[in-house]
Amino acid sequence: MSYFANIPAISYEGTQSKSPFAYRYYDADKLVLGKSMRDHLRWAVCYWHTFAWPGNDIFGAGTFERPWKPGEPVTQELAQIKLDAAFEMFSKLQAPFYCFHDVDAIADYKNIAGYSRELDVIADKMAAKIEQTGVQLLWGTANLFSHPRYAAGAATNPNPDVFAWAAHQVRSMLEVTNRLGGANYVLWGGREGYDTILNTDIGHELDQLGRFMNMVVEHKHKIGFKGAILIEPKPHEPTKHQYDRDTATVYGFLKRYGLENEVKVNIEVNHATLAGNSFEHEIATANALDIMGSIDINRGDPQNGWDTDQFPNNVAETTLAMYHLLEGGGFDTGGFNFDAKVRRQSVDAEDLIFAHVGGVDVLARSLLAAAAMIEDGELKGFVDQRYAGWRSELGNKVMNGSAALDEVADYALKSDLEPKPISGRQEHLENLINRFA
Ligand code: XUL
Ligand code: CO
Repeated sequence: MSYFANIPAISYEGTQSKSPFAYRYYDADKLVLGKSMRDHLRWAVCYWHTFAWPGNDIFGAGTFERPWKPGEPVTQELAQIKLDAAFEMFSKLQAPFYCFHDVDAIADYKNIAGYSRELDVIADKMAAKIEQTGVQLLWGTANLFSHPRYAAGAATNPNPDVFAWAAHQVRSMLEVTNRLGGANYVLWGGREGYDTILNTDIGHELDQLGRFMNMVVEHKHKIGFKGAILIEPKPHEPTKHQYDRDTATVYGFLKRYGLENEVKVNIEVNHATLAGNSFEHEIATANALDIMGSIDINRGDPQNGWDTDQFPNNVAETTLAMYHLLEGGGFDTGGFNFDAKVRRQSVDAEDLIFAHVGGVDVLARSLLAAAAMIEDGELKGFVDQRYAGWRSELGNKVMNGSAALDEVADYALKSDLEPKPISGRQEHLENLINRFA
């Protein structure tokens, strides 16, 4: 019997439904601002938290009893059971996409050649599943942080042999992602950072990472991968200082290494908040810098300071982020990946389903609210009006570079300028959001 045999297929039943096995807001074909909910959200289930994590924490062992035995040595047989369960669940949820790391899905390997063999085995099986179910790959990635060889980083390791292992893994997974028709390839610098400056040469490590990313981009073009390459920012955890701290930091890195037109960001909510940023700040910054790629949707816990990866459950919080996503034109190749895990006590198959159903409905509700805000137009109108002065002769001359500092300063002096503060209307605008979310 399959692990999800008792779970019915989940479909849209509307807000009157009291069934926990139904979408109350996510109506995949419903048009919102001229595009279906499915195409706006492009949501994905992640393989790692849902199928590979055993439910352990730093004080306790795994709590999840699944037929594929997460946390135990992975044979090809167990990898197959896991793959079957994963695609069964994706299909029951009507998930359009999934995401995975190489090691989430493959059987254990002994050496570098064994790694390649196991990856090939699973890639062929996944290709068949994609074909059978129509569930697509939103992104693939290589895990460059769990194995002990990566304790001091992958591309930023002081040992170039570790860099070479990482190159092999990324080349393999980039090629598998391409073969599976993946829409993106993600690099999260899990240990690309350092624990103590006492043993670290930051400049050297950044140059190593810059070379690595350039090699990845060159290889993408060599094999003809059409998807986007995405860096996923995170400020710390597992290392104390991570180089991909947040979107603005990643942009500086991309500029320095000539990659700003090649690489975008995969923004994760709980990483943004760990960096002391809001989720919407990260999206608006990525829009402004033209590097908005994709989103790992989850949430942290405001009372503690680590990456709890909980499923989103607060519509008001996600609405403003959704508004900025839509204002920036929405997703191109990206989507919402549920990089989220159920709590350790949520041990049943049902719990995995409730988590995703709730998360998808939160996204659907915030999409409806954000679309209503856009149709209403008051917020955008206010912001446009706030910058209207920049459309004057002075504003234009400053912005197009035709005025020097002297000219602008003399203008202030001659005109005896005395600008007064103008209300930013924050409280009014907060009330406005509460009308929709
Ligand atoms: C870790 C994290 C990763 C990446 C992929 O915090 O978010 O799961 O999304 O490596
Ligand atoms: Co993530």
